[in-house]
Amino acid sequence: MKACFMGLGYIGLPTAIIAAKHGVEVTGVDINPTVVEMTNQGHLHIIEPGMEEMLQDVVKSGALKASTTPETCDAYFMVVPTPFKGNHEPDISYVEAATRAVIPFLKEGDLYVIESTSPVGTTDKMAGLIFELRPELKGKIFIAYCPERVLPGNVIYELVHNDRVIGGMNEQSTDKAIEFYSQFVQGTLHRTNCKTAEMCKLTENSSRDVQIAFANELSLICDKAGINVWELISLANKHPRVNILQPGCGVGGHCIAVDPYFITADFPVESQLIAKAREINNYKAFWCAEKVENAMLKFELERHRKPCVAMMGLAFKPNIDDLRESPAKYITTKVMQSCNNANILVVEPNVKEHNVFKLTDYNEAYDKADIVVFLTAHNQFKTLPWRDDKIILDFCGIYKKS
Ligand code: SAJ
Repeated sequence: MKACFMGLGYIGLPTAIIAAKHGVEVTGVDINPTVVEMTNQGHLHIIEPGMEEMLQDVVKSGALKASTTPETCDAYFMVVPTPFKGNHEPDISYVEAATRAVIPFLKEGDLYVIESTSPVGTTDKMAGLIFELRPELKGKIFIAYCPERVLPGNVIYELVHNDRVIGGMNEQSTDKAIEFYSQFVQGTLHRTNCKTAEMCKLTENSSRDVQIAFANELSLICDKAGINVWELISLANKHPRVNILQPGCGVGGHCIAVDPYFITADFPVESQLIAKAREINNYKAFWCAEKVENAMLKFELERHRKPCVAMMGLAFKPNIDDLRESPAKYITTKVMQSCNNANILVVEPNVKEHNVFKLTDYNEAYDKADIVVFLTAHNQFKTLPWRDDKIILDFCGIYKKS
C-alpha cells in the first residue's frame, strides 16, 4: 500500500510518520521546500514530543520520503490548512489546490480522503472537481472525509488511541477508508456519511468554544459581583451533572478559535449561540487588555510614575510554545501599543527568542514588575509566590484560591 499525504504540518506529518511506522509506504508532500528537506534529513520542523525519533526511523528505513510534488500511490490524504478569510468565510483553496495536484495521479481503485477541517459539503465539492476533470473515474474510486482529533503535545498517543469518525461518499468508500485507518488506529472507527463527518469535526470544536464562552461570561459577571470565579466554578462542578470549563484571557489556537466560523458562515440565521460564543471569547481578550490599561492608569495617577508591567505568557494555552491566534499575544500587543512599549516586560518561558517581542526571564520580570498580568497558566508561573506588594491581574487562574 502506497499513500500520499498532501501537507506535512502539525497533523499531516505525524500521521504520515505513524502510517509509515505501520508498514505503509508513504510520500509526504509539502509546497515548502525547507519542510521537505528537513523531513528527508530526519529533522522535525514542528514541536511534538517523541516524534523526531520516529521520523528518523521511518526516513532511515525508506518507509517515508518527502517531496514537493505527489506521485502515483494507492491512497491520497488532504491534510492542509483551512484558514478563514477576512470576513470569517472559510478558505478551502489549499484543499482544492492539493486535490488538483493529485487528480492526474488517480487511478481505478484509489482512495481519496480529506482530513482538513472543512465546511459542510467540501467532500462533495472536491468529488465534483475530480469527476469533472477525470469523468472516467466516476464510481471507480473511493472518497471519504475523516477528521483528526489529536491534541498537540499528545499526538503520538492520540493518533493511535482516539476514536475516529469516517464518512464515505458511499458505503464502499467508508469501508475502504476504515481499512486504511485500521492499520494504525486502535480506537473505534465510527461509520457515517461525509457531510455528517464534516459537521462532526466542526461540532466538536464549536461545542468546546461555547462551553469556554460560558466560563468566560461567568468570569465577567464575577468580576463585577466581587466573586472568585475559580471557586464558584469548582463549587458548581460538585453538582453531579455540571461540568463548567475554565475561563481564560480568550480562546486561541488554529482550531477552536477558527472552526466555529465554518458553521456561522454557512448557517448565519441558525447558529446564534455558536456566533455569540465566538463574540464572547473574542471580547474576553479585549476586556483583559482594557483591565490592564486601566490598572496602569490608576497606578500612575496614585503613585505619580509609570508602572513596570510584566505580561506573563504569550502562548495560546499552557505549557506549549505555539503563539498562533493567541489571545495573550493580542493582549500584550494592545497593551504595548497603548503605552508606546514603555516599561512592559514580555515573558514566554517556552520560547527562546521572538522576532517582535524582547523576552524577559519570568523570575526577573515578576521581581521587577509593579503590575503582573498572568495570561497563560504555564507550570513555571505556578511556582511564583503571591506577593501583596504587587498588583496582580490573574486572568488564567494561577492563584485560583486567592
Ligand atoms: N481554553 C480555555 N478554557 C478551557 C479550555 C481551553 O480558555 O477550559 C482555551 C485554551 O487556553 C486555548 C483554547 O481554549 O486558548 C483552545 O485550547 P484547547 O486545549 O481547548 O484546544 P486545541 O485548540 O489545542 O485543540 C482542539 C481540540 N478539540 C477539542 O478538544 C474539542 C483537539 O482535540 C482538536 O484535535 C484540535 O482542537 C483540532 O485540531 O481541531
